[in-house]
Amino acid sequence: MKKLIFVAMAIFSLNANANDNYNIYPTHWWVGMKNPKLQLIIHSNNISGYSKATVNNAGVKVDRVSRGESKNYLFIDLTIQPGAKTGTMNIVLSGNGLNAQTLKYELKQKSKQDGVGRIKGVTSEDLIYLLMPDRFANGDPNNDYFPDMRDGGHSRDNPFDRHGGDLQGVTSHLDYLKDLGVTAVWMTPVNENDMARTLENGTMRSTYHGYAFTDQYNVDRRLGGNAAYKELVETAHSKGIKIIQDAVYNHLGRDHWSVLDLPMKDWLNQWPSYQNTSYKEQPLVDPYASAIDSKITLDGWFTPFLVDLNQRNPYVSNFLIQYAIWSTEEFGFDAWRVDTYFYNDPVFLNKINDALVAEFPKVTVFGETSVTQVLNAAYFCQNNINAPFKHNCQGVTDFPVFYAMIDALNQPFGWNEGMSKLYQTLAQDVLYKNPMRNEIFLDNHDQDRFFSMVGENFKKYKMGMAMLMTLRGIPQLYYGDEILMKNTRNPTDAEVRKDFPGGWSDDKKNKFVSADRNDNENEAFDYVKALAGFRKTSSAIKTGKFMQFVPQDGLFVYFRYDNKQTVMVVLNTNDKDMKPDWSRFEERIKGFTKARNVVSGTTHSIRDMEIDSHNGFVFELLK
Ligand SMILES: [Ca+2]
Ligand SMILES: [Ca+2]
Repeated sequence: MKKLIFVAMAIFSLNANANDNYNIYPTHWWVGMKNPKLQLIIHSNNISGYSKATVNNAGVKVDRVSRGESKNYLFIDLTIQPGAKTGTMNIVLSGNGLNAQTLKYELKQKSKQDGVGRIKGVTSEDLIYLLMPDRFANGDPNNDYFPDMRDGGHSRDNPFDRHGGDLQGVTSHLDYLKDLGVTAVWMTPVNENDMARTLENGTMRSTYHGYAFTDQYNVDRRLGGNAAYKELVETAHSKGIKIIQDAVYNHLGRDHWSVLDLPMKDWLNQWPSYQNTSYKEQPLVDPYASAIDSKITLDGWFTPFLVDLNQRNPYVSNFLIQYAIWSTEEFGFDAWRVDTYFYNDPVFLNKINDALVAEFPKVTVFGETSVTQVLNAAYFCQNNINAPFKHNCQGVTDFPVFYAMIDALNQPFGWNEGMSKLYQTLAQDVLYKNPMRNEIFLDNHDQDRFFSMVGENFKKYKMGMAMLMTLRGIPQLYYGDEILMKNTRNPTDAEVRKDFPGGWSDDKKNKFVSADRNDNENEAFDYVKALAGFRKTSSAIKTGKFMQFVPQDGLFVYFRYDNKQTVMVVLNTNDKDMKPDWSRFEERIKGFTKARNVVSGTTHSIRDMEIDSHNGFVFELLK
């Protein structure tokens, strides 16, 4: 009899109190975080009537229960004390005469490896490899397509469709990346993009690139989900490779749960009629800017289907900050790249960066700042500019140096052109607090491929790679650069996001292996690998100083040095072989007699060297 009563009560309690039809964000949290505060978003039909919450965990205090404008959201502010119990706790909602409801919420113990075996930051000692998971390698053909997701299919024949690449594909090729000398992988976003296709420039497109989030707490199932991401991060770390997560704070995909059911009207930046951002950063830097121009840059939408978040709303700000903290702790990756950096509210940006660094002291952050001028790039990170607002981001994606490197290779030498442009650009580093934290690159997923930009000229390719691997900052390769993948964004950027040959089992060639690469591809791969290998051992390049000499007649000579090592980079863009007047560089070559070519291994007498036309060399100086 007793047993029967117990069973009956259990059923009663389930029926009366439990509600399985809810989502809580963040999906779980941790005990032991430096910031004990947590704001939960409860998303469930007609949940907003509750005014009170209690928890069955003595270490957890409910500070506040609040609601937005939608009936379907409730916000609960908690303080989680260091001694709080881990495990699943009950949150019981009550008040306003409503039947009490019980929600389940899990607290885990924060990792003790943060900053030791994981979350270590990416620095100028690293070499980054940027890839697009959908286009790199298909490690699991079973996850290519899910009929219950909004995007109705996949086809490798359509440049705007998903192609089936995934995180398992990246994990399976970590040894390839390690062999190339890569120490950090940045992937375009892995978060769920359960978006219906959108019409862009006349074609229906999927968001295979990942920049249209529909859920911050799920890695896209087509990439393998959270489990595959965890496995990738852990496997990468075990091989000495770091992972950089691509963050999007500025916007959401229009099929995001919080857009389909807005918690409150000002969750988004709303306009009387559709307003696109101008994509111009100048109104944010310009002391003479009008308020409306700044507002259009910041609050205008990136596209009609990428809706702009109002980060001045504290609930939005908390939501984004907690997603950043949650992702870092949950997956243990090492650094953040922040998409569309300057389009975000600047006060919010400083707040989220501070929150990340406070929780994870070694984490590093660089912001995507697609601008042409050094001043405007420096403005959006820690700088020496005397402006009223100070950004706190550690570094930027260094577009001015990117444009300068391409011009240095392609333009005829002039007072302001060719190598002079690169020299002049670097001479403005005085604006940055620490330019070594900038990410430098020759191309990325939004640019023409580097080999095409230099007209498929192999000598220019090699000079570019020599610059990339030796200039100040954190170098970044774009997948396929090492095997001379080419193309321009004509007609669209899908052309520069082609599948890596060999990433799919039915590919005719597997260019992950040298036997399937042609001679030029192998030469490129070996050249990049040799430079990366040298860089890895070179204190002068990784952490040393930089000195550049005024370019003359198309010849640019610069040095990386510290008290252990001196590296000299010589770039000759002149149509003639040149015998430089080496005495001009005496300041740095004093005490050295020989120069070892770090790629070929040949050693030369410094002061007798001639530099071939349209060639660049990296030398380690020897006594
Ligand atoms: Ca797949
Ligand atoms: Ca914005």
